Amino acid sequence: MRGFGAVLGAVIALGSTQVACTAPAPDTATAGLPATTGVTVSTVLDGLARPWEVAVSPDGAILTGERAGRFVVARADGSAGEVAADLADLHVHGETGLMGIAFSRDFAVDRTLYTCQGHVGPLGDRDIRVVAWTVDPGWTALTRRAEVLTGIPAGSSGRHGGCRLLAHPDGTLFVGTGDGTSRTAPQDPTSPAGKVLHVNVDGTPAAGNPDPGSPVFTFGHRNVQGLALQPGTGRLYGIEQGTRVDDEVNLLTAGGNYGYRPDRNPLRYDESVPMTDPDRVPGAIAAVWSSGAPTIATPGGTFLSGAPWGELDGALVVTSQQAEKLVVLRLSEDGTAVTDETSMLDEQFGRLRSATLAPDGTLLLTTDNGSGDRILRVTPGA
Ligand SMILES: [Ca+2]
Repeated sequence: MRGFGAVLGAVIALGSTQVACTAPAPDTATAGLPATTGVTVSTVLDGLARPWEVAVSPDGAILTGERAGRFVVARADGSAGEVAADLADLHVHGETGLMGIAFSRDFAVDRTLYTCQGHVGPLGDRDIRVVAWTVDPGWTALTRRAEVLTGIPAGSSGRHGGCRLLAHPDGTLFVGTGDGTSRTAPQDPTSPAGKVLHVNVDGTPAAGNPDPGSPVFTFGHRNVQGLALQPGTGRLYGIEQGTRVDDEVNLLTAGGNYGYRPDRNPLRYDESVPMTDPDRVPGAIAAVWSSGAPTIATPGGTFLSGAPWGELDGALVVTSQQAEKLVVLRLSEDGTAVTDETSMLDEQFGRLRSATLAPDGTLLLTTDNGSGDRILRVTPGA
């Protein structure tokens, strides 16, 4: 087992290269923070409000979407600004709004962005949708092109709306959904809520799903807000928000049931059930990692990759809102267990939402503090 021991105690250096977004921002990335680990942190964008996800295009643009419905870009030429988009039907309520974003595998050719977002119809009907957009060459506007998936249930409270997108190198899309606080959805094979879905970019079920006619890839989830593909192995991990106990990282396999079944009480959504309940869900697949109690709220994660990361190369980093840190996990060779755990950036930037590995090997994070939020770039080496 390789340990993270040498990483701890290294000195953090905090850079300050940043691109102002809505207005020139103060140099908020200053020195003097507590030492954590051997990385340098700089600010890519600031002045944001709950940026949910970051995507990096092949032409070097860094795009984010705020949950309340605004796209902001840091272009490769150093300029930054809003990207116009028709979000007139966006359903923003509680945890739901403009959520996951991902560029098409073929972005260099098709300039396609996928979003997962709440939708409200003319009669007040609400669901969660995956939408395809075309990005203009100058990064000033998105043109809405197609609805890839519709009808993912949105709970009336706005809780547990998911929704993370992963554009797989094979050209398909994985979609991590929330259960919409439905008692029955996680174990209902006909509901797309409380699942990981796997679809082609036209929304049809991808090959390899347990039911070839269904987009459902895995079952029994509460609120999958993170999806991470392990470099080299192709293993797909889901990261979900726990109840009062057990945020989870799960190794996802087609047809797997991850054991959340909140229907014990016949009248209400029952969050006192276990996040994985092998007694009531025979064959439920145990989590690779869980937070235990209390939960720390884990909305995202990605694998670090590349020699510059040193001992952190290959680690899975999981963001935490409540504990305001990155959980750093080393997984066993077979991918089913954690062999080492540490954390970094503890209580330095507030709540952390998403984690994205950029093509240049640096790690992009979004903060989730409600105002003054940032996109951070974490570079290995002090
Ligand atoms: Ca579970």
